[in-house]
Amino acid sequence: MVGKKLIIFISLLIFIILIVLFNFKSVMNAFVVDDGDVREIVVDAKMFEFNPNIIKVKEGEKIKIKMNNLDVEHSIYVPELDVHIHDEGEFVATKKGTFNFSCHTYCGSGHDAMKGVLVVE
Ligand SMILES: [Cu+2]
Repeated sequence: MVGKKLIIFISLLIFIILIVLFNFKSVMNAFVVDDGDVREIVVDAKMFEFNPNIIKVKEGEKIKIKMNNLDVEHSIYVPELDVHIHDEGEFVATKKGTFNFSCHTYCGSGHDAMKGVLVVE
């Protein structure tokens, strides 16, 4: 019964490939929720840091950022891409590069130090 063994082998192979792909994706995108063609990224904000503070996206990708303000109100401002996000916002990463972002809502003494980096690959 070579046919039966082959089917079992192929089924196992597909199963293993799916497990590897699924785990790999959840590790790579720990803070990312895929929502069709919009990639959703959740950013926690608190005095005086963003988490993650390094956000990597791909050029041309449509990005939705959802902010979780854990204490007072914060926002994200990426001057070079003209992106300003309060609570939630979408943008398309139009050019490759490394762009600094900062909090654009005064949140206290460490406000000026509340920064992050958006990497568009
Ligand atoms: Cu601030």
